Amino acid sequence: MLTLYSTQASGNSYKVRLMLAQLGRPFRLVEVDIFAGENRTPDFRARNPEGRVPLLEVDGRFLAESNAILFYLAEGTRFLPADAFDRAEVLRWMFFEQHSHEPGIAAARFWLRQVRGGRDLRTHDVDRWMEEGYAALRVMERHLGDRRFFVGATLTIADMALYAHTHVAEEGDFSLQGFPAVRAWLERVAAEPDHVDMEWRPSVAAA
Ligand SMILES: N[C@@H](CCC(=O)N[C@@H](CS)C(=O)NCC(=O)O)C(=O)O
Repeated sequence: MLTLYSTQASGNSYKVRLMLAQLGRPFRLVEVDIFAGENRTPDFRARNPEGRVPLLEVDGRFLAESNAILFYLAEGTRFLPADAFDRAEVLRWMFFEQHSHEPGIAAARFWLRQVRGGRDLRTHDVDRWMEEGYAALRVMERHLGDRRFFVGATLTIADMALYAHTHVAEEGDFSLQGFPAVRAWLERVAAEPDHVDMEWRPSVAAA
């Protein structure tokens, strides 16, 4: 059985929980309290030297990086197109998510909402997060203007990767008011069969 090391409030961890729920694949969930440093222990670093969640354990091997995990899980499923160009488009949006979207939108939520005193600690970063985050939202808005999903006509892992932090962007002080296409897409993703929210956990308990 797959084991997912995950933090419930982490958007990157949520991507993987969402994908596993969409697939209907059973998995064991191990909650890692990053606020208590459980991801920085020697034991955890032996599994992932970077000391971050999410981390997927597959038959004794460990895979880090949320979008790499999505890609691994998506192989051979409807969430990764067979056409080479479309597959590359999926990767393109997942690279965009990591390079241009997550650093502003997720960092703002993490420091402004989740870390006690984070707003004072990182006050000099807020303008940059806002500038980068809104730039990413504008790119998404333009792309989604005449599309239902990021690649092709159905949900792929590119949507899941981008949904995870976008649907909670307002927790990082972003307003989605000026982004109607993004809001309509968020509703479409949430209306998909087998969609789960960030609070969801599988019924299999961690040992
Ligand atoms: N690029 C990585 C980023 C992973 C990441 O930053 N994880 C955060 C939680 S969302 C974490 O483990 N933070 C704790 C730390 O860095 O100490 C991914 O997409 O998986």
